[in-house]
Amino acid sequence: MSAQELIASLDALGTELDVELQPLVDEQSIRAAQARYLGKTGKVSAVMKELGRLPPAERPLVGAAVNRVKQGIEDQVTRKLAELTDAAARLDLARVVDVTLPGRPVAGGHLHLLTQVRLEAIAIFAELGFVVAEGPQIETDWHTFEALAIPKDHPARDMQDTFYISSRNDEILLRTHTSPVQIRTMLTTTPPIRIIAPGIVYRRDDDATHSPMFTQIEGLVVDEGISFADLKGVLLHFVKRFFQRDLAIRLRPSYFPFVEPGAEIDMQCSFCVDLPSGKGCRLCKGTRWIEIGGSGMVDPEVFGHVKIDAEKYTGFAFGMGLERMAMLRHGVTDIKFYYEGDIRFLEQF
Ligand code: FA5
Repeated sequence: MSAQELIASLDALGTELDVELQPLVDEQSIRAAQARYLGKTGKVSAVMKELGRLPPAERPLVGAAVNRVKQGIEDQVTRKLAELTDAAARLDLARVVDVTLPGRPVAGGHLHLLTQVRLEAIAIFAELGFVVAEGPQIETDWHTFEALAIPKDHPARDMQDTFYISSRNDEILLRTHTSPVQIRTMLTTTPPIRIIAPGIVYRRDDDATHSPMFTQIEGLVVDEGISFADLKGVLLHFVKRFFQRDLAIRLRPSYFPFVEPGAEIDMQCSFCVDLPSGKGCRLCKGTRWIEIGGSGMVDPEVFGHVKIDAEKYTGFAFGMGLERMAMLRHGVTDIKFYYEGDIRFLEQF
């Protein structure tokens, strides 16, 4: 072949490659095409082998053509690859800005069941004119026991097994009930008093219906002419509203040193009240009644500790376990579920 013929066949390679590249849509096949032209055994190398047969004077001319065609092929491949990337980017862009797609739903949280129940209880008492009062969870022995007529050697202390904080003397402790809020309120407020005090309390207690940390809701009313009938009326109203049905309550005589007379508050078991058998259920242990708290008329000795005139004023108080009430209302079978943080339990409410 003459130099002219070699240059013509080199130039034809560019056009040939163009045709080959056109239908290709992936990088791998484009690179394969590139190798068929520029590789060691490729079409350009085949032309270069002819170079040796030319007279030395003509070789530089054909050499320059080889370089030009090689560069041209490189450029064609680069352009084709760029086209491919552009097309992919355009597709991607179209997907990203598709404003018609629905948004991804965000999982919403909600208040813990015990918080929901506490707020509901507060709202019911607020309708009756009660205001919320608070006290510290780390309390003194005096506010928790002494002022409530439970001196150190009193057997009633065994009913509330206490976590003490100071080991030197037993003066500072985790409150075992919300009743010290009664004392703090009566020390700072003159009657009429009408408070509820929801809060966390602690006891050495642990089984399916007892937790070492639980919530009580305390109530206290002090005024002239307050009677046991007022206590019963308030509790009955609360139970009916809280359980949203006509359940009866029963005030069963009981002993708390700071009230006289004192009573346990029992309510009809909301689980088996509709069963015709009359036998009760596992929850109420067949009795059809469930204890939800303690109550009574404020003992005049307590009024003495907080300097309220027991001749002029009378009052009633109650303290109920919120976990128990939420168990009854929502069918929770173990008190631990409230505190384990298991999302499968929490998301049901
Ligand atoms: C008291 O704590 C008295 N302070 C209540 C009171 C207030 C009486 C005012 C009179 C006047 P008691 O120890 O029975 O009482 O507890 C009240 C309620 O708290 C119980 O009925 C029960 O529902 C709940 N409770 C008691 N211990 C636990 C516990 N470990 N875990 C969950 N709930 C509990």
